[in-house]
Amino acid sequence: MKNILSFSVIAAVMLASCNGGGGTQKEAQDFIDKYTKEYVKLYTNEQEAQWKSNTEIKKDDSSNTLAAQKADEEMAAFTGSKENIENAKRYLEKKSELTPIQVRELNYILYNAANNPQTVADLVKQRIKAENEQTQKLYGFQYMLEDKKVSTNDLDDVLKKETNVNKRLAAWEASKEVGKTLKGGLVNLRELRNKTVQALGYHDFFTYQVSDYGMTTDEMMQTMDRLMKELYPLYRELHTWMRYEMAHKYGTMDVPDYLPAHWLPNRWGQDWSAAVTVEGVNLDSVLKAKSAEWIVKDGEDMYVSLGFPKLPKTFWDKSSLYPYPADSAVKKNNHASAWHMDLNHDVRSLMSVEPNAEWFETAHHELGHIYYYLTYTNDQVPPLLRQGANRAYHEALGTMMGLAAMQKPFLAGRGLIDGNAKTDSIQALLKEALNSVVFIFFSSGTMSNFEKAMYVDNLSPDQFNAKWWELAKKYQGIVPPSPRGEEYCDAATKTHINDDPAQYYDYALSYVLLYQLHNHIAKDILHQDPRATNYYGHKEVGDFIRKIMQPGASKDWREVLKESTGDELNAKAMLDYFQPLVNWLKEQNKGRKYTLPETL
Ligand code: X8Z
Ligand code: ZN
Repeated sequence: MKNILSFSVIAAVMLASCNGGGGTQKEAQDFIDKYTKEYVKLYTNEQEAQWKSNTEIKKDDSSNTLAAQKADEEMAAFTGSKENIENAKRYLEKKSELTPIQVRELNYILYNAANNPQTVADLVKQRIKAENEQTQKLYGFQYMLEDKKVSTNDLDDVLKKETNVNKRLAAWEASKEVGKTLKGGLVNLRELRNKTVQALGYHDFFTYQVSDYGMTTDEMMQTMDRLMKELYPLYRELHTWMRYEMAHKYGTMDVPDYLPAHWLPNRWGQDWSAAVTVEGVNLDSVLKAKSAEWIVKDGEDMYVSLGFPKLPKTFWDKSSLYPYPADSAVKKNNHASAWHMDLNHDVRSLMSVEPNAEWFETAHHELGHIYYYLTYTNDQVPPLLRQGANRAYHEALGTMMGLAAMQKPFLAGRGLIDGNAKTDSIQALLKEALNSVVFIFFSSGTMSNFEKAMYVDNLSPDQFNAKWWELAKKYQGIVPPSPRGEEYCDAATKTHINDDPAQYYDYALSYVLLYQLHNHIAKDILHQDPRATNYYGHKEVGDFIRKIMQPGASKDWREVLKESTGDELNAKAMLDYFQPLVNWLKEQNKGRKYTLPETL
């Protein structure tokens, strides 16, 4: 709070002196300062309440949910108030007299208001209630496998390692049970989310979320199509390879035309990388000997080696980094997240880290958010603009660090593997493609198209599951193990569908972007092969990343993109990266039946 006040004072003095006391600027600044002060207070209060309701979920006790609801309502009443909307609009009418930062802040105030307009206060209240109840249902759910209480980590483990297909099927089915309990809530939320933003003139909630990029829904969907088009020939090879290899692995002569969902090492088929083990770079076996604590500390160590500060003590004291027992009566959000509690230095992460490669990558991802928070928390960036250049940037930097931390020279340099051991670089590349390339078809394809159908096209509730599997087949080449009726809601088992709605294209963009950034770091900063880098200790890499992080949302993202990559957003860097794999896959797939169409 102290630093916010001092910022306003400095800003006010600066503005008055630079603009000969420009009346509009001063008035606008007074409004922004007043807004900011209240906003930060309510935001902090809301985050605290949400933190509690995501880390202490009890079946028969809704007190944390109710407290979160109340904090959300207070925030909504403020951000959506008629007065704030009118003021922001009034000042924006005199845009040319304002500073660019002020324009950004006022736009943010309006964007925020559109989700909570006072004119439909009752709808907003209903939505907040429905959202909090959905969270409690989703994360309070007790997963069961063969009559035993299990966690999502347990189910993921089975899907990653088990070779008995029946056992895989049981785990996959167990992981989808939660969807049934979420369907009613999701249908209700779709309607409430759409109606609230419609009050301020948006067509629907998806369109509202997309507008954060300054894009229309059509533009975003075209971008998704374009990325998939660029990567499709490679995906088709991977899909063909995977069908044959998995059939072999599970001991069946029948190679199915489409991949049965329970054959894949991830609940949604979004990441197939666990299907491949690379001799000499077997991170899972290295990590087995480490503790969960080590994973997070090691992530911090990588950032520190690049010149970032050590994490504040409060991060370690207040985060919730490790899983609760599978049968614990108190549950927590089982998905990873990073929190900027007060838009200042209280940063926390909520994870359920176990010592394996997936959590290793995720820990780096979350620390990317944390370091982004800490870096744009500076005097140049007012609290309202302490956000990513755009949401995809926020997702990209940590994932990039996670992927870099899995490359052989990095691991060898850290003494985690034997740098002299022979490794098959094609296998390593294959494993990465099964993560990154495969992910694009889930994120751009299935997820984004499902949410678009739901919010923009008002998909009928009796079509939710049919649509989900239609898209999974079309984009991912995946089918369910057996027909899944509308009593299931398999889309809702993906946490984002419930609590991070209409934003999954963020991740698709982030993956494409991070290959562009990584390519630049490898070639132009480190002068290393992008497929075999070692970021460790390179302060100049830290400087490059920090330069992206520091301005937060005070700079236009397209400008940041141009500055950081010198290019438009495209999949070229990703394609180049995996180029050596293409011929190898074609060779492997010779004589095999391709079942995906030649073009998407
Ligand atoms: O949800 C996440 C992060 C949230 S901060 C862990 N990710 C997506 C997912 O898990 O589906 C990271 C990449 C994809
Ligand atoms: Zn993230």
